[in-house]
Amino acid sequence: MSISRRSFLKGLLASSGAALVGPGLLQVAHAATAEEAGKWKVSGSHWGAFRARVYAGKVQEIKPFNVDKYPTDMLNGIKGIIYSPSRIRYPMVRYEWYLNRDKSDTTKRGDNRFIRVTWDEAITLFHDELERMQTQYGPWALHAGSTGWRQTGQFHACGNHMARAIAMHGYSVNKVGDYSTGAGQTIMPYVLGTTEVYAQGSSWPVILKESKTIILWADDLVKNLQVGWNCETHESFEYLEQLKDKIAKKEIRVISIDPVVTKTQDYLDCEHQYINPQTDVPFMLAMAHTLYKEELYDKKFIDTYALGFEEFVPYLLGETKDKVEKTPEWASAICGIKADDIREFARLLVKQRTQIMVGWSIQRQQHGEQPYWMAAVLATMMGQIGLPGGGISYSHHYSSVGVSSTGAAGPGGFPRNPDKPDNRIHKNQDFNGYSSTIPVARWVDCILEPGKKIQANGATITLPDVKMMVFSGCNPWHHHQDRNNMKKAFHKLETVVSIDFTWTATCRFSDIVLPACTQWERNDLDLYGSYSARGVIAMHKLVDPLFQSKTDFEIFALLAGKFGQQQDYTRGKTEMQWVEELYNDCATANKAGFEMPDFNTFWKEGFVDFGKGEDWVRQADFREDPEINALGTPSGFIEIFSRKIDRYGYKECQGHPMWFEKSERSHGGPGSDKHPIWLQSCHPNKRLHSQMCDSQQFRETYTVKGREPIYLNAQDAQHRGIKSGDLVRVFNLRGQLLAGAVISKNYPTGVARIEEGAWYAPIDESIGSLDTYGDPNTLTQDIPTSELAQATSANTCQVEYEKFTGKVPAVTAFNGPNEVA
Ligand code: PGD
Ligand code: PGD
Ligand code: 6MO
Repeated sequence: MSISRRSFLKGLLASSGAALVGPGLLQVAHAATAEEAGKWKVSGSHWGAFRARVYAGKVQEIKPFNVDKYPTDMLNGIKGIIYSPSRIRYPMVRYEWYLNRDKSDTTKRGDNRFIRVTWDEAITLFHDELERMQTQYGPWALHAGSTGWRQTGQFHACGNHMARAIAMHGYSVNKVGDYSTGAGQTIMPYVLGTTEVYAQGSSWPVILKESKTIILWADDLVKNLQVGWNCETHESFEYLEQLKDKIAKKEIRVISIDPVVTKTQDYLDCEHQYINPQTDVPFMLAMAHTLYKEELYDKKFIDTYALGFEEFVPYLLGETKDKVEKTPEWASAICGIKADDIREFARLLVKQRTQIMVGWSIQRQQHGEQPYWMAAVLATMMGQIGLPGGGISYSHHYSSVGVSSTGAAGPGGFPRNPDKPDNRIHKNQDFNGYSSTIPVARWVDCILEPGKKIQANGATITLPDVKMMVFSGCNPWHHHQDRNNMKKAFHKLETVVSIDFTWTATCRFSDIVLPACTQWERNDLDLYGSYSARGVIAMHKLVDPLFQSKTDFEIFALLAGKFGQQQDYTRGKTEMQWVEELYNDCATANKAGFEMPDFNTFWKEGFVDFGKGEDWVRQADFREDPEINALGTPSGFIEIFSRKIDRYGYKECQGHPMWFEKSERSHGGPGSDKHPIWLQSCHPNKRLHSQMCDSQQFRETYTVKGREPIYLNAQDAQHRGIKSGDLVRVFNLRGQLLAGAVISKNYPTGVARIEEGAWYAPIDESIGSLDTYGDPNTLTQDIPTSELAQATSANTCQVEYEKFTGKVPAVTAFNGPNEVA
């Protein structure tokens, strides 16, 4: 049903033999100077590669890697992660659970009272609980939830370690999709034939040469390209610099369609098209209406490359469904853009070569499938799909998409699955009538409503009765919506295990907590530049694992040892033997096109550079011959109307894109009378989600009175007697939090932002408890996008706020557990 980032990279691996670019391009990064050589070590991160100076057993200094010409200042937060006061030092068990196990008082989960245990005791307890699930219940009772941003490093990718060890013990509930693009990756295969969100986009040099207009639709490139799925190179910033230059020379027009003035808009000094939040579909529909009425759309392109326009047009004209004609006047009242401006915008789109780039946040809202589908329909009507500098992309803000791929293979990872499918201790695959796989964001529903049947992407899912959860490499008490609803669910869980290096709220709400080490306390290697496949980077261990922490490899090898499978789990190999093997396999896969030195040379130098790839135009092959190069849709053509989706008979995702009112919306929409402010929880400028929030000094560069900032419109704030620097209580019927006011001219009235990933810090474990730091998911709602994707709708969220005048509570997030002696 979905393509994970992992399988994208597998694809890269598979395609490498066929798509080699140019001759072997081996370059080794400038070797460190003789003086540095003994002291500086190369390593990597989602924020980029770097060299670290290590002495006296401590990381003293970090400087960007020489290939990275645009390093992010997040590198300054790395030391603070390693030496954070939030580090998990020892295996810990929730005190009440320690005493009473599965009969524990689960309403006390989250009271943060823990007792220290030995590694052996902790692993025994973990193993005993896995055993109990398999023998007392069955595979349906266990969900090992790893969906998230494990640190970089292919060998230590922690989700793989957890998945392999747990699978060697028995079966468990699985998941599909992810929180980033759940709606997008589900709808787009029906429309354009691939997820689009994880697809390589047209190369920047082509766009810079050919595009006359670029539309950034909810797309904050400058903020979001700081981070990459693999070790990031930041090469896209070179092109953004050139784009800025072309805007200044009036060679390219760039328009950002966003309620907020983004970092990208500020940087590029480009144009802004304000839009009311969550109303992109009416704007798009009205532009389609204009193109249709003024006969500006590309009929020939539609005839040749698309299906279903005839079914869509009657909806546009108000002849079917809601019987409302989608005129600019109709849209204007919803989206807040003047009707004439909508018409002008539509004409601009077809006047010259236009590249649309869509970000992901507009599909993390209720009915998030619709803006994605409708944007594709608009691009189809424009007729520029497959042309250099034209068409539509859903990924240019992500992991250096648009930097040409070298076509080289990246290193593979530690295997997720048992080597022999039947060497599980427990072979029971009977899910007791429950589904074995669920849409990723519906796990809380499983706990709260086991047995409930839901629709998902054409299938009926029966939610399993999950009793035990294991989390590694993800932080659900950051990434999931509606904390107080989660508390109710956690009251029903018997056992929760977390493996992390830092004491997140997920650890606080767990029963068994195991200390992993950070990526800088282990040896590894990673692809340098995710989509560009620029090279392979060595990740040298900088310091030994702190306190009693261990690598995930060691932790799950210990677990496998408890059921006699350690040798099979490790294949009898050490960390360094694995790293060397992954490197050698990568060298073999690249043999025909890329020369790679032997492992020892690579490890010493720290980097193999594959150079640069060739420019490329997305969907050009389809445009050239739509039959030979058919899309992956059921018909092979662009599907404006999907028979398959139509046949599912869903209410909130029908046969063609449509406008659906949201359950909550600002600017006069539902719920805005009592909670008038739309809370957007965009991705952080100075963090990767919740990662780095524990980096104390770095965090203090942006916090307000020790709290997460809330960005506010001046008029809204003034109306409530609030000024920058004040503490603010933000609330709705779901929860309440404290945050620090930052008034910014970039925010329009009715809009506020708290960046996702702020650590949840409740005063206590009770439902409704005030969050003292400012996690926006204290306020968001946990509803699916629709019956199609069942994805997160985090950005459909209305709140109110007021100046906080009570006794100011301390922030409870960052000091780890309260240890019971
Ligand atoms: P991270 O903060 O990256 O968030 O959610 P995700 O859970 O991925 O959490 C990763 C956790 O894994 C951290 O606690 C980290 O310490 C731990 N970890 C990292 N590496 C390792 C390792 O090697 N070993 C072990 N054992 N642990 C490790 C991200 C998710 O949040 C995403 S991708 C999106 S797009 C969503 N975005 C939003 C949003 O826009 N708005 C809201 N309100 N909510 C969101 N949630 C989603
Ligand atoms: P956001 O920052 O949430 O980014 O990428 P995504 O594109 O989802 O939102 C982008 C823009 O959408 C914002 O400017 C916001 O105002 C706008 N927007 C929100 N709602 C609407 C709307 O209704 N209409 C319109 N027109 N605009 C709207 C997220 C991607 O970033 C993901 S999923 C991950 S996992 C990575 N995470 C990070 C990260 O945590 N930190 C950084 N620095 N970079 C990242 N890159 C990746
Ligand atoms: Mo994401």
